[in-house]
Amino acid sequence: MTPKLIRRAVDALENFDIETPSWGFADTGTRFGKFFQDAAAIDLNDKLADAGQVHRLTGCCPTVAVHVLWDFKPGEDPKAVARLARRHGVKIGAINPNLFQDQCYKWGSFGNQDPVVRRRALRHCYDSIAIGKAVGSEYLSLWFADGTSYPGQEGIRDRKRRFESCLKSCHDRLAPGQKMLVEYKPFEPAFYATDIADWGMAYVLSKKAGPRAKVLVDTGHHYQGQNVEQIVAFLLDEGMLGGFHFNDRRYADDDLTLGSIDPYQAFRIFHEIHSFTADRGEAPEIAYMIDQSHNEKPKIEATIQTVVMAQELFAKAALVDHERLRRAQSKNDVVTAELELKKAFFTDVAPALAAWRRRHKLPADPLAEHRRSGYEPKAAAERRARRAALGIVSGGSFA
Ligand code: RM4
Ligand code: MN
Ligand code: MN
Repeated sequence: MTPKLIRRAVDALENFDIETPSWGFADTGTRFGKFFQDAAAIDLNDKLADAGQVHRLTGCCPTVAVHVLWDFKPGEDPKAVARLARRHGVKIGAINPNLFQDQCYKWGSFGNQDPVVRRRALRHCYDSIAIGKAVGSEYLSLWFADGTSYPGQEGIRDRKRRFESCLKSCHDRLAPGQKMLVEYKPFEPAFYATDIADWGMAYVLSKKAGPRAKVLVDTGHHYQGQNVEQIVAFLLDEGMLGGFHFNDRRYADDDLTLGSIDPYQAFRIFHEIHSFTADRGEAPEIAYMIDQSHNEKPKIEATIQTVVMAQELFAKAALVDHERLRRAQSKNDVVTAELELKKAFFTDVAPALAAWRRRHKLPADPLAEHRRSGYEPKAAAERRARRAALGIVSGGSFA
């Protein structure tokens, strides 16, 4: 890398914070079972401590997303949670309401025919907004399991209209400065018609909800072969890209670590963001968040691996020479244009990452430093003993 390229990559990394998910540190599983790890977080304090460890080593994960039902005990003081986070060196990030686990949600939440259930779902969102306000969180992040599993089961348009109305009510309740993210997913648990199945539906519903509602792109929530970077470019151009849930997938919603299957796809997504930024002269406001389920890998190691991979791909994408790319595009020189992307992708950005870490007085190799620190075995011993004392035989979330 030339000094100029190193500078460009380092500058890009200055504006790239990544939010870790509290549920990524807890025991999660598949619907066939959970295999417990001694070092997995038991409670919110453990999750925040683990997130603090990731932030200390990587320097770019200052906030932690929380799932209200999994992380907040009824009656818990959100201000105390914010203080707890601060003690661990992090802040509470996106607030994720849980509208899919209670028995009343069998037929959905915002899409439910029963106004009593819709009101209950809305109340939970209002409570989540209040929690967000108390902890100083900017984002209310919404994902719905709503939909139908059989043709004819319910009116598709009826459900759409219920969603429009509830999302609007939710938007109207946002506290000053808060934003609302609307996530989509093609299927599961609804297998016939998921109410917010793709980015187009999320776009329309966000637009109708109000100006502070934007689309959240979970990289794993797309059909095989779908062009995710095109969706990202489209949403950017419309000012409707609100944030990401990073992960990778082989089949569907696998929640594998980012870049483990297709690092070039994440690179292409980042390229669209850098190209948009270059054209506009200013970086768009995007919430970069991780949404992964670490069933086999140690949780903290998987999170550090993800963050380092994201930084590496973001830095690589920052190396694309937009002027040269434009020139090749204007001549319809397809080969040169494509090679411009490939050249950046195959550049070893280790010198840039090293320079950025030196600048921020961070360990040169966050994963190696984590392994050296002994954090994991210590947490495992302490948490194993605490589980035994508490009589906990299972736990965690369903993510
Ligand atoms: C969904 C989606 C949401 C997550 C839930 C648990 O598939 O990705 O973001 O909160 O899982
Ligand atoms: Mn997600
Ligand atoms: Mn998912």
